[in-house]
Amino acid sequence: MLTTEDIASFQRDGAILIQNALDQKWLDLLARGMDRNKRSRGPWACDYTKPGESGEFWDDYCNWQRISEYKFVLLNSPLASIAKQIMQSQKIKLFHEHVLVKEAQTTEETPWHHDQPYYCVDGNQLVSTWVPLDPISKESAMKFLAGSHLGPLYAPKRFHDNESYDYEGFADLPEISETDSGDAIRSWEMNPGDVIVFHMRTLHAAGGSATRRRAFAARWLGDDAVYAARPGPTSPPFPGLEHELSPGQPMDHELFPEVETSF
Ligand SMILES: O=C(O)CCC(=O)C(=O)O
Repeated sequence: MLTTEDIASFQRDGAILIQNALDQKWLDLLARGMDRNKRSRGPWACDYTKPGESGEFWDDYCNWQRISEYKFVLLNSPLASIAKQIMQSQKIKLFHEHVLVKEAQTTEETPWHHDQPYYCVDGNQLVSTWVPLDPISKESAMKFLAGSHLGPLYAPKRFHDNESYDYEGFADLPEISETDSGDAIRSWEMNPGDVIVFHMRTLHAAGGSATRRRAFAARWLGDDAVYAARPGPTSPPFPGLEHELSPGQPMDHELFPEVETSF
């Protein structure tokens, strides 16, 4: 159960750390799923590290229907309940899962961005849970700009070259100086079992990683989530969904199952 302070911190900052939220059995399942995912990438997998560079940064998403370990964790672990409580939602749906792996000696950083403009979804009750399977140092930690979930939506950026998508009507994200942002940057060293919950509008970034850094992010939809049309391709793409849902309609679709929680 989360406290009222947790919920207030999340509402103020758009990101919070919850320590010791998952026990080892969930982490073991995710590790097994990720091993399988690494050997059998889905259609949307990406490699960001150029040949000849050190380390390896890769990601993949929308594999939960074929990777049973992911599905079991998403439908049965405390993650959905944590997300539902933070959003103060009556119901919760899974949007998708996303794995982001930086192998040892990866120098690629995750650029500053926020997730909602990549997605075909609008609303306020929209969060991600980010779960590392390895210890997270200061250098490889996620960084969040506190309060940015209350600001405007910016054009998404491509991770491999940091260029903005061509999204008419969306401003480019201004340069974010971590030094100038001072104590508005929230960042935590983490142990496996700790979870970060962040709003889909909260601006975030991450460093490279000297040691292996496997992360499992799950994206969750609360009561007010509705389908959104974007002025260009979304990520994930969900091909054909635009013929099944109209802008402003609830995300009622078999791709986004409702998840039962005990509280
Ligand atoms: O794991 C990372 O480096 C970035 C994660 C991220 O951007 C996300 O989960 O939205």
